[in-house]
Amino acid sequence: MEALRTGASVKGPAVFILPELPYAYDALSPTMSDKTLHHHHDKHHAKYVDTTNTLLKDKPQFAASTLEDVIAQARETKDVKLFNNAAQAWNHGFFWECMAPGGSKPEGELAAAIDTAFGGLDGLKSALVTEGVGHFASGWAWLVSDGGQLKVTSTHDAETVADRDGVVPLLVVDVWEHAYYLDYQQDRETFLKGWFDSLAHWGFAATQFEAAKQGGQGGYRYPAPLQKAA
Ligand code: MN3
Repeated sequence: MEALRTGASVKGPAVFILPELPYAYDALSPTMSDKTLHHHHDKHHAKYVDTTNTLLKDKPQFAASTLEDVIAQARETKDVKLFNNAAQAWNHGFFWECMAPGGSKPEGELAAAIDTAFGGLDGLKSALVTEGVGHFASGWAWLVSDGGQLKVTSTHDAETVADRDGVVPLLVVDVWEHAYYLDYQQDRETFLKGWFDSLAHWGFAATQFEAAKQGGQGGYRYPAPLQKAA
């Protein structure tokens, strides 16, 4: 089954779309090539969305659930396959928003919070790169607000912070090999440094930081499931 794009109409339980990238496939080059983005978005992310939708066909209790609800309930009921695919769909949707072409710098209250927590942007870069490089095998390196405090952390495989109480992610970078292997082979450190300097979307991080102050309200949500056809 092809991952659904916006505008489709379907029958049955919650069906999630593959969101379009918020920039052109070649917009992040050379730090992230269009080849990597096509492969990563059109194949990897699409597969997680497709598998989530396939698994939900047999789970009518999830009808009209948000992806955030699916993740939380799959975790609670120890539905590992559904959790892994739903969380990966969410993590990738969030990850695309965390990048923008051209590079930027944090400003205002976010910049001040980074100074407080990390001694400045260089300190944050060092913490995030160290976390990502030191993370064994596949996973995600995050900048989060945890109870109002900025922290760097990482999660294994599909593990996500999407449903963690009191935690609002500001940025994430994918450290699965498929995120960088075509462009950097095994050199995760060069990928992470380039990502931080050239791709990190501080405007998006600022909106998440603002949401964190409102208990997460107004923060990123995965696109809502498509409405059931009448
Ligand atoms: Mn990935």
